[in-house]
Formats: sequence, structure tokens, C-alpha cells
Amino acid sequence: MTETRDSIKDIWGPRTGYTGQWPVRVDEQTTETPDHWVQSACVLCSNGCGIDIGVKDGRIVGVRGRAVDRTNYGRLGPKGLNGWVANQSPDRLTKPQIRRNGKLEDATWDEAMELIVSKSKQIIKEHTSGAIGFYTSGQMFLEEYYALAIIGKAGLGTPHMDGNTRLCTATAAAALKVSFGTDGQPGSYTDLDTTEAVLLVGHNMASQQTVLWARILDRLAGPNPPKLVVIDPRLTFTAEKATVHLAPRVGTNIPVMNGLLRLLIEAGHIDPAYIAAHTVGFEELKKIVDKWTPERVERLTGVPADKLREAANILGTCKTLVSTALQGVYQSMQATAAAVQINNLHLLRGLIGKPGAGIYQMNGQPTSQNTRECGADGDLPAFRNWGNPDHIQQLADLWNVHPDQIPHWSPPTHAMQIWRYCETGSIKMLWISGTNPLVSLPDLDRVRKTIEKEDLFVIAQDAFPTETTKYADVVLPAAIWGEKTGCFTNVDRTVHISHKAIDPPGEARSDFDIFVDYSRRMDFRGQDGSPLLTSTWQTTEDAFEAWKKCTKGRPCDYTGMSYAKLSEGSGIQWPCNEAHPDGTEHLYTDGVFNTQIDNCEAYGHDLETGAPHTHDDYKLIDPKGKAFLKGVDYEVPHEVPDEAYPLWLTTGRLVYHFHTRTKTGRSKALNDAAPDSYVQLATEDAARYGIVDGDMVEVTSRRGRVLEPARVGDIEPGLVFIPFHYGYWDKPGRPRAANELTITEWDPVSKQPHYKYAAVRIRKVLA
Ligand SMILES: Nc1nc2c(c(=O)[nH]1)N[C@H]1C(S)=C(S)[C@@H](COP(=O)(O)OP(=O)(O)OC[C@H]3O[C@@H](n4cnc5c(=O)[nH]c(N)nc54)[C@H](O)[C@@H]3O)O[C@H]1N2
Ligand SMILES: Nc1nc2c(c(=O)[nH]1)N[C@H]1C(S)=C(S)[C@@H](COP(=O)(O)OP(=O)(O)OC[C@H]3O[C@@H](n4cnc5c(=O)[nH]c(N)nc54)[C@H](O)[C@@H]3O)O[C@H]1N2
Ligand code: SF4
Ligand SMILES: [Mo]
Repeated sequence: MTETRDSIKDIWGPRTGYTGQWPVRVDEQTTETPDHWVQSACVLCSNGCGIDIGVKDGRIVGVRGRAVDRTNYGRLGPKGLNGWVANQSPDRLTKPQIRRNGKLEDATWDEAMELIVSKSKQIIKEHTSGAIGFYTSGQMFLEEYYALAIIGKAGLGTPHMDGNTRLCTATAAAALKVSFGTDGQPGSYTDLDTTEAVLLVGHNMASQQTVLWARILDRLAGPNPPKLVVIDPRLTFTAEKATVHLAPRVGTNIPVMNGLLRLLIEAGHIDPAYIAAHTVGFEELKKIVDKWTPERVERLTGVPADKLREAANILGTCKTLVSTALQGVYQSMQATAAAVQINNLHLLRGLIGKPGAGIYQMNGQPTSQNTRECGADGDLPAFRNWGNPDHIQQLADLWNVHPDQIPHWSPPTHAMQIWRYCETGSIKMLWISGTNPLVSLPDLDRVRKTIEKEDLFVIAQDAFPTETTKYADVVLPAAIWGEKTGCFTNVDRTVHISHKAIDPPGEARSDFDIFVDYSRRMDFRGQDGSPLLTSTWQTTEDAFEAWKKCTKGRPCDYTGMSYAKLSEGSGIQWPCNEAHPDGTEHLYTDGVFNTQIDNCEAYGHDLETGAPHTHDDYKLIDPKGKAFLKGVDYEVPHEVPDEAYPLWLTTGRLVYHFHTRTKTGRSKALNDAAPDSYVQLATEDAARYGIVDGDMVEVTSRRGRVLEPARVGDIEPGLVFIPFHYGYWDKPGRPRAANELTITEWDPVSKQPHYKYAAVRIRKVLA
């Protein structure tokens, strides 16, 4: 057994202060000495740390960080070091199940797949393929998403396919499209090695990307430490290290960001030459932000005017800057508009496309970038534009189908709308893969009622019994990380290959094999009568080769990569092609963006209403490679505290758990570190309600109630926080899932749900 460090007690590990090149530190956690190591990357957050899987006698016996990998130089965090034990959990799903007489019973793969196929055919006959929907993941592999996208778009021809990425990083994609024309993070992690300042908006990196945070901690411990500006209503681990911490009221990112931009413009801390040469929209933006004086910002957000000035001074005078946004932006009010303000900040200062200057419209899930790239969500493969007939023709050519077979008469259906169609009955079959909506969707009572509907046929494809598989008509046991080969892309566009290390348990099969099997049994064919997938799609490597063709000439060009090349090294950043055989660190180095009419991924939206623009609208505004500067004014959140529900609720994450805990809840070390949910209250509020640490508190919203033990302190008065990880699979009984309380509202542009605010009341419950 080797444990190089106790990551539960010491989350980030020892400091190695530096500037320039981040030193190597290899973290390892093994229970036995492996006979061999298998190359992979971690799938427990978007950082995608390079990892080797230790194998002995066909079992995983531990992991170690890859010293050569550019994302982590050997380091791993608590989840990376302790999460792998879930693969070998005794309650893995090992056989397909079919619901018979109300009960899930074991079945053969033939029985389960034939049932799905006969249901699909019956539904298509009676209602068209528009009655079939797919709700997938940000945690499967690139090859699996691409197979699914082709099945949905070219095989069935249904517009109803989205991922849980809608709950996660839809706003990241939307904000990048709005400003730069297509998805794709402009920067590179190496920017953190030299940058003078870091801005984190609604992003608790210290908990959520612990290894990336270790990189910042090491910079803080080295020469020329960067200054940190953190915008978060809670005093998080991240905020504790801030040079300036702004703690606005939830839902007020727009006033804060508008106020910061105003101060920058007023002080002349902008780059007029860059603005003139590479952007459009400056005058309109200036007019909008002009109204947000520091005093007005203070009145609305609670952020003291002087603190805002202090922050603006750092952001305006640093020569290099890395900014990130995550769920405190994406799941809060005016999500896309607020995320775009961060892009604007960099554009105004000309801090983009060069070393030390990076924007991270962060991802959350390990493979959410690929869901988006491959078009297994509400996007089309390789950032193609559903409104552009040439882009549709390109896909039709690649897939050997008529363009009309590919739904493109309106935007693909977003996840919240897919669930709405299930609720109203126009979707009759929902295929859920790699996500657990019965814990993660907002307003769970409504979701439960929907999934229980007699006329909705539900397939759930997962590795574990979950709150969702419980309601399925067919359960398909999936092979997961470590048990199958595939690629995925982290937030700085680094593509890793993850090799199969062990066999999956029992009869579990990879998502790739399941989707390809479905395509074969449905007998999907192209225009010339040849099978859509099966003849050239035997292995995931075949799928990767097909994907490369799909990306040729697009911003996410993978054509210079191969399984062999990815296996020789340890991560390559796209675009990687003939011109850039080793990958590309920075996008937009020449100040030319992907906004040209024939290149852009979307024709834009009205940022306030979300109304999409058409090809003809775009012709009038085509900035031909310049970036868009766009702004909006403040809007009041859709639900605000009142007499009946006087407190704000916000929800989020803990360092030791991943989402609905299907993996981390099965790791003793992680689960012991955070065994239960809780409600965090400000000291003042706790005193007012006579609540002390550990008291049981009932939290009620207009949609439901939960019972949580109290934890007092480190949060703004008037706000309560509940981690959303805790469902019911391991602890039925007490209502405790945060999403019993949350609202069904979403951002008008990205359609990402608003998990970060709701109005609640609390009451101490006597034991
Ligand atoms: N340990 C751990 N790490 C993870 C995950 C996990 O489950 N556990 N999940 C991964 C995934 S998929 C994701 S998406 C990321 C999410 O990573 P984060 O976005 O960092 O996580 P959250 O806790 O959801 O939200 C971040 C912060 O937003 C703040 N916030 C709430 N409302 C507002 C607001 O209106 N404005 C501002 N400025 N801030 C606000 C909250 O106080 C919270 O600290 O983490 C990834 N990494
Ligand atoms: N209140 C509140 N709700 C939230 C959030 C919040 O901040 N607050 N955050 C939202 C965000 S950002 C996210 S990303 C979602 C996450 O929500 P979910 O996606 O529902 O959460 P997970 O627990 O990660 O579910 C993934 C499932 O996939 C399974 N799985 C893992 N690997 C594989 C695989 O290779 N194949 C298959 N078939 N299955 C696999 C896992 O066992 C697990 O059941 O939650 C969202 N919900
Ligand atoms: S930072 Fe993310 S990718 Fe890296 S070890 Fe932790 S969970 Fe895994
Ligand atoms: Mo996420």
C-alpha cells in the first residue's frame, strides 16, 4: 500500500512556490502494488488530471498522477485519489433489467435491446421519431457522444437530444458563442504560471478543481504572486485567499460586472487600439455600463463601493489576467449576459490570445466539452450552426444521409423543454444515459411525477442503482471509466485518452457498444443503403477516426491526433492538425475570431429575451472576425424573498463529493469526510431563529421541503446554502435533496436552470 499524502486532511498537499514552470509532485494512492499501470485521466471534474490506473490480477488497486501531464504534473486531489474504489463496489449493475408487473427484473441483453427497439419502432409508427428523446451526460467519452449524435440526428432524425451539460456548462458554450462566434476556451492552463491577476466569478475553484487551485496556491507561495479577485456571496475556501473578495447578493452578477467595466472605462484602463481593430459594439456597451456607478452597485448588491474600486484597480492595471466563471454565474440570474461581461473585460483590455491572459468559461464535468463538440446536446457536431444550410450539408455528406433527415428547422430541443414534453406527453420514450435527474434536476417533485407517467417509456443507462434507475422501464448496466477506452477533452482543450484497464463487472457494456448495438438492431441506413454506423464502427478507435473527419477545418480540429499519438504523450490541445501537429495553446492570437457568417456556430440572440437571430439578421451585423462586445441591464430574479419565504437559498458543492455521489458516496474515505447534507446559515440568522450548530432545520420553498442539520457561519446574512449532492439511494427517509426546493426557471439564452437562488423559510425542528 502506498499513500503519498492524506488528501482528505490536506486537500491541496504541500506548497512548491514557483513562477514559470509548475514543478512535478506525483501523488499516489494504492492499496496493493500494481502489476502494471494503464494510461488515463481523471473523470471527477473538468480539470482532467492525467492519471495512471494501477492494476493487479484484473482489479484496480489504485491510482497515481502522471508526472508528464500538462494539467497536473502528477498531482491529484481527494476525489481523484479516492474515487476509483467505486468501480469495484459490490452493488454495481451487472445485468440488464426490465420492468415486469411493476417490478424491475433481470433480463438478457437481447431481451432488453429488443424491447427498446420494438418500443422505438412502435412509437415512430404511431407518433414519428419526434416522440423519442435522449437525455445524456457530461461523463461518457467522445466516441460515445458522437455515436449517439449520429443515431439521434441521422438515424432517428429527432431534435430532442440534450445532455446534463444543460445544467452544467450550457452557459459557457453560449457565452463563448456570443462573444467569439464559437465554443472553445481561448486560453491555456500555462497562463496561470505567469499571470499577474486572477478573477474568479461564482467559482469555488479551491473545492471544485482542487489541483488547478493547487497551481494558484503554489503561485501565491512563489515569487511575484498574482492578486486574486473573488466574487462569491459566501466566504468559500477560494474567497479566503482573495486579495479582494466581493460578496454580492445572489443574482446580482450583472450590476457588479457592469460596475467593474464602468470603472475600467472611466479610469482609461482599456486598450482603444485593440477595441477598434478587433471588436464591435463598444459604444453600446459603454452606454449600458455607464449607469452603474459604484454607489448604485452598492445599493443593489451590497458590495461596498470602495471594495468595487479596489477590485477594478487590480483588474484594470494588471498586465496579464486569467478569469474564470462557473456556476455562481451560469446557474444564477442573467447567466449568459454576466458570463459575457467577463469576455468583455478581456476584450476591452486586449488581454486575450497571449501568454498569461486566459478566459475560462469553465466546464464542470470531465467530458462536457465533448458532449458539446460532438453534438450530443443542443449543438451540432464540431460547432456547426443549425441555421447554416452549408453546415447541415457537410454533416449530411459525412453521414451519407439527405440533409432533411437532420433536424434543423429550429434549434435543437433543450433539456428543460425535453422534460416538459415528457410532462405534457408528446415525448413517449426518454433514453437517459450517464445522469441522475431524480436528484440533479430542479423541482424534484415535478420530475418524479413526470417520470412516473404511465405513457412515458424510460430507459436508464448507468453503472449503479440510482434514484433514477428506480423509475426506469429498462435499466442498462454500463461500463465506466477504467473499463473501456475512449477520449475526452478538459477545459483548456487538452484531449486525453483513457485506456481500458479492467473488464467491466458482470455483463455491463460500454455506452459505445450499447449505442452501436441499438443502431444495428434499428437497421439505420444511409442514402446508399449501407449501415449508418456498423460497417466502419467496430471499435472506439474507428469512431475517433470518423470524428476527426467531422472536425476537419472546424475550430476544434482533431485531424492531427490519433490513438497512438495520444498514447505516446499525455494530452494534446485542439486544434491539432497539419499546421499545428503538437496542438495549440492559445486561440485568437491574431485577434481574428470565429464570428464570420459562414463560420459562426450561432447567429446570436437578444441577450435579454433569448430570441435567436436569423441568417438574414446576421448578414447586417456580420463582424467578419471581430469579437462582439455586448451588454444588458439588470433584471430582478424570478423569485425573491418575501414575508412568507424571507430567505434566499443557494445550492452548490462540497470538496469531497461529486454530484449525486454515485461514485464518491461509495468511497469510504470520501463519504466519511462528508457523510450528510446540511443547511449553512449566517450567525445573525441562526441567532434570530434560535438555531445552533447541529439543530435540525426544516427548509421550505413553494415547491417542497427538506430537513437538514444546521451549520452556522461563513455566509452572508439572509442567505442559506445547501449542498445538492445528497439524494436517497443510500439513505431513504428524510427529505434532504436540495432540489426539492429549487425553481423551474432558466436563462433565456443558454437555457441553463437557475439553481443558485430561490426563496425559502426555515424553522427549527425539535428533536
Ligand atoms: N468537489 C467537487 N468538484 C466538482 C464537482 C462536484 O460535484 N464536487 N462538480 C463539477 C461540476 S460538474 C461543476 S459544474 C463544477 C462547479 O463548480 P462551482 O461553480 O465552483 O461550484 P458551485 O458550488 O456549484 O458554485 C460556485 C459558487 O457560486 C456561488 N454563488 C451562488 N450564487 C451566486 C451568484 O449569484 N453570484 C456569484 N458570483 N456567485 C454565486 C456559491 O456560493 C458557490 O460557492 O464543479 C466541478 N467539480
Ligand atoms: N441544486 C443544484 N442542482 C444541480 C447543480 C447545483 O449546483 N445545484 N449542479 C448541476 C450540475 S452543474 C450538474 S453537472 C448536474 C450533475 O447531475 P447528474 O449528472 O445527475 O449527476 P451525477 O451524479 O454525476 O450523475 C451521473 C451518472 O452517470 C453515471 N455514470 C458515470 N460514468 C458513466 C458512464 O461512463 N456511462 C454511464 N452510462 N453512466 C455513467 C453515474 O453513476 C451517475 O449516476 O447537477 C446539476 N444540478
Ligand atoms: S482536480 Fe478534478 S480531475 Fe484533478 S484529481 Fe481532482 S477531481 Fe480529478
Ligand atoms: Mo456541472
